[in-house]
Amino acid sequence: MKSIDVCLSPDLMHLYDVQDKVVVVVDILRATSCMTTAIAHGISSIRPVAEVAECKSLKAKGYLTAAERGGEKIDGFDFGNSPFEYMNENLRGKKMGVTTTNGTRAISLAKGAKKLLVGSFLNLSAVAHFLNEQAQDVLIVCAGWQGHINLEDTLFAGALAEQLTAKFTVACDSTLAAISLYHMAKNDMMVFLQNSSHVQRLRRLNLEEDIAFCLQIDQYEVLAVLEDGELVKL
Ligand code: 3SL
Repeated sequence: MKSIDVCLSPDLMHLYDVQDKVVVVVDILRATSCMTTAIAHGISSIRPVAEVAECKSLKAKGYLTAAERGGEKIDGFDFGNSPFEYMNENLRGKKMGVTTTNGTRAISLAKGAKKLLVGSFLNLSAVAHFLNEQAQDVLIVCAGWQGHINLEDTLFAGALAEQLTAKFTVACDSTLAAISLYHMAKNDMMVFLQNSSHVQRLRRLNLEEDIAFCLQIDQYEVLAVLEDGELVKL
């Protein structure tokens, strides 16, 4: 039987071998929620890069660029990291380069995977459906915050793992912990997360609407998968 595992922080990636696995990278607040939103609204591709300088260099190659550090947009880039920025008809068909504090770093660390996709609550069922059809083991990689685990990514890991348990065995206790946590939170994730570090950080930046948006389940049916270094709609 296939197995499912959860890596709770990118700093724990050395414990996992990704090359034969389908990896789902998640950064609920807000990188992978933004990427899902952008693909759902017609952006043709997203090149996630870990470093700001690399993202800046994509401008000369015809990419729109988005850059975030510490929750804030970096000056000189076209966009920051709010899902609402990508609900724009003018962006349809455009290609974009993106760098964020944790999300794009997690993607970079998982690039050796057999298949890599990004997940969010916004497309939870689409991701679960896709994984249930795959022949390989699954690893969910939580982006966390600067190496620390966070609650929102762990909740997503639990919600997703729960939808896979009929066809997958649970590989280790991080998956069980994530499922338990999701059960505790699922009736009101906003309340459950109210004291969490990144929710508080985003609230200080007046990004309450972004938080609420990113916690919605199944707004989109799209999947964003990595092909030749770019996330594209499957
Ligand atoms: O860490 C990240 O990759 C970002 O998603 C953080 S923020 O939500 O834009 O602050």
